Amino acid sequence: MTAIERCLELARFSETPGCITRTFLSPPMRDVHHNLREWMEPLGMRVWIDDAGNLHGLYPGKTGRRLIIGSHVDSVPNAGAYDGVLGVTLAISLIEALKGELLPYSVEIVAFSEEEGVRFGVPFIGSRALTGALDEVLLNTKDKQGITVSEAIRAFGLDPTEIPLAAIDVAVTIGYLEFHIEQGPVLESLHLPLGLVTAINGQSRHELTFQGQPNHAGTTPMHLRRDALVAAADWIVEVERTGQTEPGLVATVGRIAVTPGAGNVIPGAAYLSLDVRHSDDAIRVNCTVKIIEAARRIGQRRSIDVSTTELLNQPAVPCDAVLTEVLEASLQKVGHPVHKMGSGAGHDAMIMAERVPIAMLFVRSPGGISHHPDETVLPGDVQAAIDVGCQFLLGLEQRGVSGLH
Ligand code: HGY
Ligand code: MN
Ligand code: MN
Repeated sequence: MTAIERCLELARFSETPGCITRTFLSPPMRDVHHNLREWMEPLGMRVWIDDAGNLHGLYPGKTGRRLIIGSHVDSVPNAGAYDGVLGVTLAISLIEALKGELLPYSVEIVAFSEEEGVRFGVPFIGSRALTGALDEVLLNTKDKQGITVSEAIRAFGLDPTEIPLAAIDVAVTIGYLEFHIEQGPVLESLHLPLGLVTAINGQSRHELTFQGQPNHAGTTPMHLRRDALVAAADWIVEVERTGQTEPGLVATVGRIAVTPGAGNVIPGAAYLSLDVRHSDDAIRVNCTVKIIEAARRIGQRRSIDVSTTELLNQPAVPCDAVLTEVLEASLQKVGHPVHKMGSGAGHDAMIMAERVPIAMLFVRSPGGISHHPDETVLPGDVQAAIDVGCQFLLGLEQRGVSGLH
């Protein structure tokens, strides 16, 4: 099977019939694990699942040093088939391409259980387990049904008290490589199959609540209302306006919920998400502060109580210079132009970077679309990424990088 065929096979496993939705440790994740194990074990890989639900496959090498290659296998609601998943199936293709040859180091493929942050609002649960950052606060975070991360882990048959065993051994880890679709229009606009990632933008995620007064839509005069949804609408436009003030800044309200949600009741409460990103942390944080202040100002003007919860303040992360140089040389060896670019999307690599050197290679996104069923890749581009990946595996040794630590 090709890497693309494997993505399409895994796309069949969803918690929502008719579209691809796979959140943290939902039942279809068992099917994903079953298939990944079926594809990895015949290649001589030892496969296990850690207590954060990450699936690992270890391809042995001549020494105990290891290169980790991974990405996530959870998805956003109504997702495409390639976001995250391609990084795992492409890694399996790389091991297949070795045809049993042993490298001077082991290769560990990791399929992270959760990167998107859909179920619990907080992303990177899987990769945080590997970096030792899956703390009690996160384990006690509740989903919309009031189930905590710990309870979700137990319900899947795993043991949250064993999560510390999932932490990587930094002393033997050469680094972390992630292949990922670009999820944007740049490579397509440049007619390039691959992009060399130099850094990953930082991101802020918040939840906001606008609390007004529910009341009868027919009897309450307009000047006597405390309409939470109108205040939220005021603010959403302000989010967009602030997002347009800085080149490279993006600010998004992706989710809104209103209660009580009846057409003849003035909305009493509105619950909104906020996602702000930029390559410069100071710009990102300042704009986030401005946007939150705007919510408070609008609340005061409209007698609406506004409360906010910070879910994520993730700094921007540069890719490791040495690993990125090896990846650049691999691109050149295979004969592809080197286009260096930042990543607007977040990735597990930004969490792994807290403990080990990271490198990322982007694969072109035709139509520049992602987080949508129309997300796709071109077979030639995926093959190009595999060819570059094979060169990278050999290049590590030639550059003496695999002797790190
Ligand atoms: O939201 C992101 O940047 C990624 O898709 N998790
Ligand atoms: Mn995504
Ligand atoms: Mn992703």
